[in-house]
Amino acid sequence: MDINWYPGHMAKAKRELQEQLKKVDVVVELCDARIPASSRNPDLARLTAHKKRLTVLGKSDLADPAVTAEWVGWYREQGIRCLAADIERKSSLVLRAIEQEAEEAVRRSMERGIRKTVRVMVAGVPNVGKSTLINRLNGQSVAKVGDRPGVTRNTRWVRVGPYLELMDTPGLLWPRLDDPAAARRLCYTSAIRDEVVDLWDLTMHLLEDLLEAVPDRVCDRYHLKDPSERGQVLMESVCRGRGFLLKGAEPDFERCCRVVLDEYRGGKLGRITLERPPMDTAGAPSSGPAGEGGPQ
Ligand SMILES: Nc1nc2c(ncn2[C@@H]2O[C@H](COP(=O)(O)OP(=O)(O)OP(=O)(O)O)[C@@H](O)[C@H]2O)c(=O)[nH]1
Ligand SMILES: [Mg+2]
Repeated sequence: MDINWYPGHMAKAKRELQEQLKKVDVVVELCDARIPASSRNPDLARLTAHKKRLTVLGKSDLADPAVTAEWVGWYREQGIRCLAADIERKSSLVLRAIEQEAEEAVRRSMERGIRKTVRVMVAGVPNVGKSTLINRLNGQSVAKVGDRPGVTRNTRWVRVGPYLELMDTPGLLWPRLDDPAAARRLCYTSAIRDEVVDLWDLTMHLLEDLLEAVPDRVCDRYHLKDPSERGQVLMESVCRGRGFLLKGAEPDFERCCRVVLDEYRGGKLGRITLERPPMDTAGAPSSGPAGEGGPQ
């Protein structure tokens, strides 16, 4: 799948982010716990290498908890502080981790008789929950939130306490998405807009990946008899299994795509992580899927 989606506001956001970095004490990179490797932006890691950094695996309520724990351990082995959180319900965990990261800078300023304001940049791919985190920590909905990519268009500082300011940033992708599997996973989780991809192809790949991860659940939900089916045959079986049919019993692929994507995104197949950490610290993260917990 060839995806070319790098809207103008992202290029502008990247420039703004670089300019604002001087003022920043801590950078929080929010990743998606369902795809911790693909939702990590290497550009961001490079830009912020000299800063105090915290990686947060958000949407952990939708990911397999055992695999999330493996990822947290893997990050720690790399010397990167990492925690997993359901941002909607457990944002206070992130606040505590930010305070710990900023402790040294606060102490140094206190030694000079000043109580500094800690400035935190919240960055990550689109739709991962950056604005939700800021709203939760602020206690009020000050930033616009929506379940689609590209909701936040401009960087913006938000005060969340007397000595804490958070910077909301537009979701950043990287200009070239060379790995087609990573690009697809970013589409599954709505970090990339549905409008720029072929939904038939995307849904077929999602079903195939889910069949690798949680075959029983997929067979149950879509009334499939043969978990080894792939491609066009699999799409047709899902249509027939769930009754997505047009006049003359033709498969209604459009409906199939909508429903399958919505059900995956809404966690209807249970908690699933599509990527595992690498076995050794030198390698790139592997992409073996994993699933845990029953469907919701
Ligand atoms: N299940 C679940 N949903 C979440 C979580 N955090 C955020 N969301 C949902 O994810 C969607 C996107 O949230 P936003 O805060 O707008 O994401 P963003 O990163 O600011 O997105 P952009 O501004 O488009 O880059 C919203 O529908 C949120 O309700 C979480 O931890 N768990
Ligand atoms: Mg936002």
